[in-house]
Amino acid sequence: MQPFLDGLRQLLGPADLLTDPADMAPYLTDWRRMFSGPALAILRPGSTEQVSAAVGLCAQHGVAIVPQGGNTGLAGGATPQGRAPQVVLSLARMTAIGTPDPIGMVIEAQAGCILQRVKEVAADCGRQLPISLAAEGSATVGGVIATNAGGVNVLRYGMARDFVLGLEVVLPDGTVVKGLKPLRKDNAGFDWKHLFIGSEGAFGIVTAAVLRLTPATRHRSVALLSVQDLPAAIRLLGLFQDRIGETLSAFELISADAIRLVETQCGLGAPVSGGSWFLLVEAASSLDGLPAAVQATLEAAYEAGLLQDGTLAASEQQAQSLWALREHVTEAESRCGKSLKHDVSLPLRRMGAFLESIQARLAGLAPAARLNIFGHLGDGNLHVNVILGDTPLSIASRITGMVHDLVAEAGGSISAEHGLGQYRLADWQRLTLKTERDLAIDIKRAMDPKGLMNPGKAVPGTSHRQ
Ligand code: FAD
Ligand code: 2HG
Ligand code: ZN
Repeated sequence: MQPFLDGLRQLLGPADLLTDPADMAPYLTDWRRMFSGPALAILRPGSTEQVSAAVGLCAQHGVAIVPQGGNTGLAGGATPQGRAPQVVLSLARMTAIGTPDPIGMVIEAQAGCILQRVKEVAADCGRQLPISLAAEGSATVGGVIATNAGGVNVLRYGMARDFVLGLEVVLPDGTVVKGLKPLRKDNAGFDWKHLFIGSEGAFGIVTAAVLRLTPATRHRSVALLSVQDLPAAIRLLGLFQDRIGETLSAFELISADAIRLVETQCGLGAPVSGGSWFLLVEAASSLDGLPAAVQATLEAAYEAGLLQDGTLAASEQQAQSLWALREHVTEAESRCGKSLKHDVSLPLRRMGAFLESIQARLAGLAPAARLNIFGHLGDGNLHVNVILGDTPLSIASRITGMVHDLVAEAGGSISAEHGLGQYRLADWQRLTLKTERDLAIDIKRAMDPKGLMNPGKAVPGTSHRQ
């Protein structure tokens, strides 16, 4: 491998080819410290041309590539897997942001840009990029696109896919495909960019994107509510949709246990009591009537007997402290030791029975474990996480298998927004129709015939095709 590494050093310079184990360590373990894997080196290219040349060298030497952005992914997608010779290619140095076009409502950004920074630049010109996640201070444009990230605003604005107008990618042989058109309408041929969105680095490397912006909303109303049970939460969602649906930008569910966890682990306090479920609801609009409309909707909810308690933020500062409760759930969970993440979506009408089955089966399988349930109820997407406590790690895959089996029975998805990565790939294979699996493998073979792009993640190896 020495000629390979020498070629890379010549290309990138010694400062951006890391081979010292201490320098490489942060790139070789995921955010949750659940996965780690070896690599020959960490590559930190500073331009699309350098990405192209580095990928070309890897192809020439048969070295696999693990693309990495902010390394906040929750499925082990950005961490090396297996023992094939591989490198991690970090986009962290590619952080250029173009001048936004407030009338065309677009912004161009390189893959390594931190999402929050792009949002700030958009906000400075009176527009917004409403892809919102607790990891937005570290997650990158490339990672968000490669995972087709969701977040808390999906019910109004859609997933990351819905914001990508143009894409520049580097194919596994090093070819650069420049598709950075800022067009909302473009039916001139096959829309290949969608192959890369959500592909978790398995088809190529995203180097830049043109993103769609939306008008900024001048008012937002944020409420924290508590309800007795899940049917009440779902009826409340219906009521909000009926009365102020077009302004609804978040409808987040948090179990009372998850709120307690945030209080005890992160020192935050919820100003609302009662109920077994909490809802963080946000409505936003530029029209002056929003606060009155939200107030009237809440009154209707009380009259309908749907609410136990609730508070409507009276200032932006209060709104932020209510949001902090929701945004700290992942952090609070991570402070409780090992947990299993289940990022599921299913039809809302199946949600209640699904959660009851999980509670019952988990009590039998792992009595020392406890559920941490929260998520994007408005999208039918819950994070049904299991904090293991004293449960032996050896039964982790049985617990996850049990949850995923129930998801499959309910006609749901085992990954609503985080992706398969290496964490869910085996269960996806187990639970997905052969025709669908084979199609994924055939596309992978066409895109990446040597199997060098992020092996062991997102798509089964081509040898799995019978
Ligand atoms: P990484 O973790 O570096 O990579 C993720 C995947 O994308 C890997 O497979 C990697 O190989 C690939 N990849 C990265 N960059 C590129 C590129 N340029 N080209 C090709 N492939 C690439 N996700 C949600 O959907 N909704 C949430 O609400 C949400 N909240 C989160 C909250 C917390 C606290 C954390 C830690 C994570 C959260 N996530 C959420 C997970 C989410 O997937 C990531 O935060 C984000 O989308 C990943 O961006 P990243 O730059 O960190 O990517
Ligand atoms: C969220 O909704 C993220 O906050 C993270 O998707 C979920 O920690 C998780 O499981
Ligand atoms: Zn989520």
